Parts: sequence; C-alpha cells; structure tokens
Amino acid sequence: MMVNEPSAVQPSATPDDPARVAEFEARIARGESIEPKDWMPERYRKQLTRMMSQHAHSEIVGMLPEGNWITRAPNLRRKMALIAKVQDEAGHGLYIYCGTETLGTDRQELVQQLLDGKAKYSSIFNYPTLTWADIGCIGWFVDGAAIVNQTMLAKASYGPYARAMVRICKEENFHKRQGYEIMATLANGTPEQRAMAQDAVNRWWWPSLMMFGPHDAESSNSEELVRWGVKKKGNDELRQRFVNLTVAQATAINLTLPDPALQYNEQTENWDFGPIDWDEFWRVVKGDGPCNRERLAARRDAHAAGEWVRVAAAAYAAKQQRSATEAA
Ligand code: BYC
Repeated sequence: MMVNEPSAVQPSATPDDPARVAEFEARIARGESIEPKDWMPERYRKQLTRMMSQHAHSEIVGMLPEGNWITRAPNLRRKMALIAKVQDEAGHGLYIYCGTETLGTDRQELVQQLLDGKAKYSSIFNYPTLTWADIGCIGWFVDGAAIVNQTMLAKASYGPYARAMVRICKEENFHKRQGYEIMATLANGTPEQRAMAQDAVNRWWWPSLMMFGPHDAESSNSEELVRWGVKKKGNDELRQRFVNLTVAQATAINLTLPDPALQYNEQTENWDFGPIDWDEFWRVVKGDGPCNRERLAARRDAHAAGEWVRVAAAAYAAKQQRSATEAA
C-alpha cells in the first residue's frame, strides 16, 4: 500500500569526499554489503534508485499483459496459477519500491513519475498478449530472462536490493516452470495448439532478448554499475547465457526459435544468434511500442481506482498512531 512514510535516509546535498569514495570502493572490492545507513556516493544512490525504480515499475506494469488473461484461462488450475503469479508480481514491485525508499526516495514520487510517463520500465511489457500461448511464453521467456538477470543481482552490492532478488528469484522459478509447462502442453496438443505455441514463440523471442538491454558498448550505465558491484555481469553475457539455456528447452518441446542464424559455436561453446533489431528496441523504450499507451492508460486507471484504498490505509495508520500516543 502506498502509505506516506518518512524516508529512511535523506540524500545529502554535499559533494562526495574523494577519501570517502575511496573507502566506499574498497568496501565494495572486499565484497561487503552496503546497507541503507552506510555512507555512499550520491551517484551510487542515484544509479540504484534509477535501476531499482525501473525494476519495480516493470513488475507492476508487467501485471497488465498477464492480468488480461485471468478471466480467459482455459481451466481452474491454470487460472489459479495465473492469479497467483500476477499477485506475486505485485509483491515484487512493492518489495522493490520499499528498497528504493531505503535510498531516500518516497515511493509516491516514483509512482508519480511512472504515471506521468517520465519513468522507464522493461520494454517487454509493451507487447500484446494475443493468445493463451502468450501467457506460457511470458512465463518461459520473460521470467526465464528475469531469472538469469536477477540471479546475478542477488549478489549486488546494495543489501536491500540483493536480498529482494533472492526471494523474488525463488518465485520467478515457479513462474517460469508454469509457463514452460503451458508451452509443453500446447506443443504436444492439436495442430492448432501447436501453431498457437509456435506463433507466440515467434513473437516473443526477439523482445525477450532485448530485455537484457543494449550491447555493452552502447550501455551508458554498465561500466559504473559493474565497478560498484551492482551489476555483476554485462548485458551481453547475460543475454548469451539466456540463449544458451533456452535453445535446449525449445528443442525438448519441439518448438523452433525464430532465428535462422542460431548455431552452436564449438569454439566459444555458445549459441551464436542473429542481429537484434535495436531500432525497434529504442522505439519501444521511447514510448512508441505496440502497447505503450495502452499500458500507461491501464496503470493510470488502476491507480485512480485504488485511491480509496490509499485514503483508507492512511486514515487507519493515523488512527493507530493516535491510539498509541494516547496510550503512552
Ligand atoms: N527496457 O545502460 P543500460 C519481470 C534502458 S520484471 C527499457 O544498459 P542498465 C516480470 C536503461 O534503463 C523484471 N529500458 O542500462 C514482471 C537505460 O536508460 P536510462 C524486469 C531499458 O540499467 C511481471 C538505457 O536503456 N527486470 O520479470 O545498466 C511479469 C541504457 O541501458 C531496457 C529488471 O528490471 C529495457 N529492456 O541495464 C513477468 C532487472 N534495457 O535509465 C515478469 C533490473 C535498457 O539511463 N534491471 N534500458 O535512461 C537491470 O538489470 C538493468 O537495469 C538492465 C539495463 C539490464 C535492464
């Protein structure tokens, strides 16, 4: 719930002292965890707030494409799993917003940036979910990609973010398995179901590779984030790891990844893959993807519809506070 709470730490306005920065970097080099009340360079705080808030927004916006299918899930078991998954994503979002609050930015401010269209969230959620197979594909590819990325972030230098990732990855594993099971079932089904599964794979494969962000050479933040131990690996290495894992999974259920250039490279022991359409990526990131406007409109509607909950929660918190003061 978005109750107005005081931020744990207020960012300082003073410039960073080089000696303190050096000591901070030495702590990172020793593998120590940075905690909310520890001193940190303002740039580290800013970078983490940027990345964590984008991540939290992704979890919240990511509920929308899957939420669209709750009423159309093909049976009770699938419906229960999907409701649970969407609810998990809300939990992930709130958990990470709490993490950003430990850096001194109120979650209401971050949510407002999202509603104003000023904040980024993962490009992947700006694609439509046209059939039930898309729900399987999101679990398999999107949660699969998230696991590869977030398993690394579970070792990030900022304690609250790293700990959030440990818990979130456990849930993502369940999400991925339920998605893969949907795809395996469809791939083994009628010719129409097989075709539906293959069509979803064709549409979701490339956007899933884009989730990892631009090539390292184009990644404006990677160098700094790797130096400060937030990112443990670059975008390209994680993307490659995801490709390597997914090729075998696709083969096992007899679905074809839509890339004629996909080929095992004996020398590097990786699966080489074709070029990514970065024009499409940046178009989506900049707000002009297939569903950017729809997603933002749905999020704004949901936020407005939840206003009474926030008002009630704030009134309840104030009442509790009054009772506690009177009892003291
Ligand atoms: N989409 O310097 P770079 C989930 C931006 S949700 C949009 O490489 P960085 C789930 C980037 O922000 C899981 N924007 O950035 C939920 C930067 O712009 P700014 C989502 C992207 O931060 C519901 C610029 O491009 N996971 O699993 O070093 C249902 C240059 O990029 C994207 C996370 O959020 C993108 N794909 O690395 C189902 C993981 N990629 O801010 C499932 C946490 C890049 O400088 N985040 N940009 O203006 C990360 O690991 C990193 O932030 C990224 C990007 C790898 C995404």
